[in-house]
Amino acid sequence: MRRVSFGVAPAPFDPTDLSALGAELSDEERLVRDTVRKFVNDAVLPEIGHWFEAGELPRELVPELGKLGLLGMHLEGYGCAGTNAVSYGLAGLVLEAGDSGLRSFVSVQGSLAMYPIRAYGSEEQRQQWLPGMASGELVGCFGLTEPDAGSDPASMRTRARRDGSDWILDGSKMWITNGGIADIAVVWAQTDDGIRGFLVPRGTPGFHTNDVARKLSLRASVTSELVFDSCRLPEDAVLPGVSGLRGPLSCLNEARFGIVWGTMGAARACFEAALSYAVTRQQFGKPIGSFQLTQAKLADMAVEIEKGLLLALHLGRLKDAGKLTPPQVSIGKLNNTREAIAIARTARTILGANGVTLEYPVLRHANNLESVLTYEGTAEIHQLTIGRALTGLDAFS
Ligand code: TGC
Ligand code: FAD
Repeated sequence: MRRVSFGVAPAPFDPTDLSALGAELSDEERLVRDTVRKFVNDAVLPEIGHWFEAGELPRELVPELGKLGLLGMHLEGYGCAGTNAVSYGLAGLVLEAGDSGLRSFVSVQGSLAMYPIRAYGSEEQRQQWLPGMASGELVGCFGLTEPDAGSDPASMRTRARRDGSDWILDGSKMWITNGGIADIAVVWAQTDDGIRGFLVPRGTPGFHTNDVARKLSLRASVTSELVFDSCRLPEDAVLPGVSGLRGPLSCLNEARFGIVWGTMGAARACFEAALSYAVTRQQFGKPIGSFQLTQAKLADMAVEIEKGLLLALHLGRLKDAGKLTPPQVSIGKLNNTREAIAIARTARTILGANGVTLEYPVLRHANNLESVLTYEGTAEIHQLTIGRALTGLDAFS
C-alpha cells in the first residue's frame, strides 16, 4: 500500500480501492471476500490459462465451491449458506477476477437452477435437489434460450403437453451454461397454462445434450444445446409455484445482480495487470506509466471501476433491503458490463503485444466479457428496459 499526502494527513492509499469501499463492508462480508480471494488465488489463477486454452472447467472444482458455501449462497435453508446479497456480490466479484466462466458456473448453479427450485418448487423438489446442489455433488443448468428465441423468450417453441397425468416435452434449448455436465436441467416451456418450469434429470429418455465447440469466449465453461424429443416427465416434474414469463425473468434478476459485481472483478484484474506492467515496462528510457497518455488510461479505468463498485454496493444494499427493482438491475448490468469490456480492451493496449497472450489475463477477460455483454439480456435489451422505465413506452411490443 502506497502512502500519499494531500496536505492534510497522510492517507493510506490502495490503488485497487480508491473509494475505500472495503471500509463500508461488514466483518462477515469482508470474510466472504477474503475467503473467496484465497481460493481464487490458490486454486484458480495458477491454472486458469490452461483451462481456458483447453476449453474446460474441471468438475473437481465444484465440491470445493460447495465446501466454501458459494453454491446457492444467498438462499435460505436446504444446506445453503443464507448470506446477504452484498456477500453474494462480493463472491461474484472475486470469482470473476479469476475468470467469468467460474462466476458463470456459480451464477447458474445458485441463481438460475437452485433459485427457481427454492422459490417455486414443492417441498419434495427442494428436499430432493437443493442439498446436493449446495454441496456441489449435483450440477444444475437453466434452459430458457432457444436457437430462434434469445432476447425474446416469450416466442419460445419448446412445449410441454399433458399425456394422462404425465408431461411430454418437445423442443430444444441453446447456449445453455453447464448443460452438458448438469445432473438436473430447469427447463422453461410453453403449456396450455402459459410458460412453466420443468425439472428434467440427466438420463431421462428423450433428453440429450450436445456441447458447443470452438467458442472463442467463456472457454472455461461448458455451453450446450438441450434436446427434448417426446421426453416423458412425471406430473410432479413441473415447478408448482409459478407460471408465465415472470418465472424465468425473476431468476434472471438474481443472476444479473451477480454480474453487476462480477464484471467489476474482471475489470479490476485487467486494471491491476495493466498498472503493474505500466510501472515496470520501460520504453524511451522510462516506465510507460510515466507517460501522460498511459496515466490518463489508468485514471479513466480506475474511475470506472470505482463507479461500478459503488453502484454494485448501492444495488446490493437495496437488494438486502428488499427494494431492488428490475430497471435498477438493468442499470448495473448494462453499465458494469459495458465498462468492464472497455477497461479490458484498454488494459490490453497498455500491455502491447504481451497483452494478446495467455501469460496475462486481459484478452482472456475481454473475450469472456463478449459473452457477458450478450447473455442475461444483451446491452440493447437493458437499454430498452431502462428506456421503458423512463418513458413508460414499451419498445418490445
Ligand atoms: P414483459 O411483458 O415485460 O413481462 C412478462 C412478465 O414478466 C414480468 N417481468 C419480470 N418479472 C421479474 N423480473 C423481471 N426482470 C421481469 N421483467 C418482466 C412482467 O411483469 C410480466 O409479468 P406478468 O405477471 O404481468 O405476466 O415481457 P416481454 O416479452 O415484453 O420481454 C421483456 C424483455 C425483453 C425485457 C425480456 O424478455 C428479457 O429480459 N429478455 C432477455 C432474455 C434474457 O435475458 N435471457 C437470458 C437467458 S439466461 C442466460 O443468459 C444465462 S447466462 C448464464 C451465465 O451467467 O453463465
Ligand atoms: P438475439 O436475441 O438474436 O440478438 C441479436 C442482436 O439483436 C443483439 O445485439 C440484440 O441486442 C439485438 N436485438 C434483439 N432484439 C432487439 C430489440 N428489440 N431492439 C434492439 N436490438 C435487439 N441462455 C440460457 O437460457 N441459459 C444459459 O445458461 C445461457 N448461457 C449462455 C452462455 C453463453 C456463453 C452465451 C453466449 C449465451 C448464453 N445464453 C444462455 C444465451 C443468452 O441469454 C442469449 O444469447 C441472449 O439472450 C441473446 O440472445 P441471442 O444470442 O439469440 O441474440
